[in-house]
This record gives sequence, C-alpha cells and structure tokens, in this order.
Amino acid sequence: MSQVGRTLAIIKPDSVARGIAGEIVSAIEQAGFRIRGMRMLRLNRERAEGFYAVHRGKPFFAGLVEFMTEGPVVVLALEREDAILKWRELMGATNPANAAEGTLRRRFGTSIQRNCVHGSDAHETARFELGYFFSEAELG
Ligand code: FUP
Repeated sequence: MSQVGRTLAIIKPDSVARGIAGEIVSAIEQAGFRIRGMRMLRLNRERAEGFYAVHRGKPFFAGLVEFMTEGPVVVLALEREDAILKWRELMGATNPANAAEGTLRRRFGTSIQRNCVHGSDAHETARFELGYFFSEAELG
C-alpha cells in the first residue's frame, strides 16, 4: 500500500564540488518530491561517523567518512507518496556501475564510494536520518 512519507536525501561532496547540486535538486522536483527542508553544511568526522554508525567496523567505513567530510553536502527532507522507495529508485544502485540507465548514480556517480547521493533505506532509518539534520519544528 502506498502512503505519503518522508525520506532524507544527501547530495554528497562529489556532486557539490562538481557544481551539479542544482541539477540534482531539479531532478528531485521533477520526480514529484516536495522539498520540506534543505540545507548546505559540512560534516566533521564525528558527525559523519555518527550518521553512518551502522557501517562502523566495515572495511569501507574510514574511506566513506573521509569522503563525506571532504567538502560541503546538501541535506534534504523529501516528501511524496512512497518517498523512501521512490527516492531510492531515482538514486539507483549503490555501485554506479550497476545502477539503471537514467538514475542519478548512473548519471553522476563515479565509484561505489563517490556515488553522488544518499537516501534512507527504511522507515526507521528515515526517522533517524531526518532527525539527525532537521528538527520537527523546521519540517512542519
Ligand atoms: P546505499 O544505501 O545505497 O547508500 O548503500 P549502503 O548503505 O550499503 O552503503 C552506504 C555507503 O557506503 C554507500 F553509499 C557508499 C559506501 N560504500 C562503499 O564505499 N563501499 C562499499 O563496498 C559499500 C558501500
């Protein structure tokens, strides 16, 4: 069953540095998402490690944190029907090499690490991730 929901998106440092954040925001809007929150910020090590805590101990963790702190990101609270699933569809597979034609990771990702965007993967994750960057009052 479909329902209106929210998800957290991040436009990662590779995209911001390349000057395609606007293009990605535009793709998000064209795909029918309402942007309920949007902010540019730079993660420090502690904040990036906290965000990706579920991946602590994995071989790619240190590299992921290094990458996510190398420059500013744009965090967005997105809303639409089936938001989590629809945003993951628009992002494409984690590894850009496996991502479907037309997805953002296929278009703009350059490696499994530098894969241009992030999206929550489940309802509970979305709640945690939205709360990591936005207050209830901000999102309305
Ligand atoms: P996703 O939900 O598609 O972002 O993918 P994961 O939660 O599995 O991984 C989170 C991030 O870790 C990815 F976006 C990129 C990074 N990662 C790697 O750098 N190497 C890997 O082998 C797997 C993930």
